[in-house]
Amino acid sequence: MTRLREDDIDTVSEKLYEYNENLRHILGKSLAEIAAYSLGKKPEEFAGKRNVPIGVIPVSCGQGVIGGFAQTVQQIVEFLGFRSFVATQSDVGGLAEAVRRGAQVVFLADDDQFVAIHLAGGKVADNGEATGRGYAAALALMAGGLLGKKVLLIGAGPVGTGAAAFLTQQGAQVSVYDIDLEKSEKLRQTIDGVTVVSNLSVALAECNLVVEATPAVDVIAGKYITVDSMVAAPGIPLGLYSECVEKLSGKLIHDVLEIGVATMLFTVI
Ligand code: 2YJ
Repeated sequence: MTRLREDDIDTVSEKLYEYNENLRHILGKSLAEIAAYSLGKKPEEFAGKRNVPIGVIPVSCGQGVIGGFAQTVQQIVEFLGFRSFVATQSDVGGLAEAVRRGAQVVFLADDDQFVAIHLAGGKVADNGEATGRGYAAALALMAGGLLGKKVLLIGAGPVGTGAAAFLTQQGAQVSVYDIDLEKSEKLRQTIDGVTVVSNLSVALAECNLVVEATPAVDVIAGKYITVDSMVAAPGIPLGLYSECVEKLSGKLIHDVLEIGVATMLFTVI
């Protein structure tokens, strides 16, 4: 699992407006609309929850606090129109502080897991699953629906699993490739309707719609990108050769936190 670095996230907050505009340009939908769509809802359905206090808690265990991480998560939540704060303390003290300050939802991440928890509702959203679902929703919007369409999913970890669940629900024909065949097999057994592929080059040549959900670089080469290609790439770092970005000319969705956090929020609130 990729650990975010300070320089992965240091411009996210200031570019949220621009990022949202870009999503609207590519998909005709905003960040909030993508997150809501991943749950079969509309953003207006969450409007009544805007005053629910949301606390983001820095976590220092493992490799420690990432400068700006909690603040960036809070800024995304704020951008979506929800009341939120970052706890001044970290860890257990921060959780206690958040609850004392009235938080009903908390966001917190260590080196392995990033979760949102609705304290009274008992709901938990995992960043991996939510990110996969959010990106699959973005791909569905970009492609104008997925019914009967072939989608290649690269990466069968938690993000890939979240994506596969949404894609199959939308009626897509999902093929999964993972460098670890056992992981693909496990995903196939968990989610009905998923086919396993073992040759990535063949699969890429046959599929225009791709979810790239690996933590690796240089997974997709430019020769596989056609005029009909659309790629949703939740993986960090971006798994596409640089020439792909130009060839996709906008039909690429990639960010470090935004879609995942928005989808987590709407999942628990
Ligand atoms: O609170 C902090 O500043 C840190 N403890 C944040 C750590 C963020 N965690 C990661 O980047 C992990 N790789 C987990 C991310 C889960 C992505 N699905």
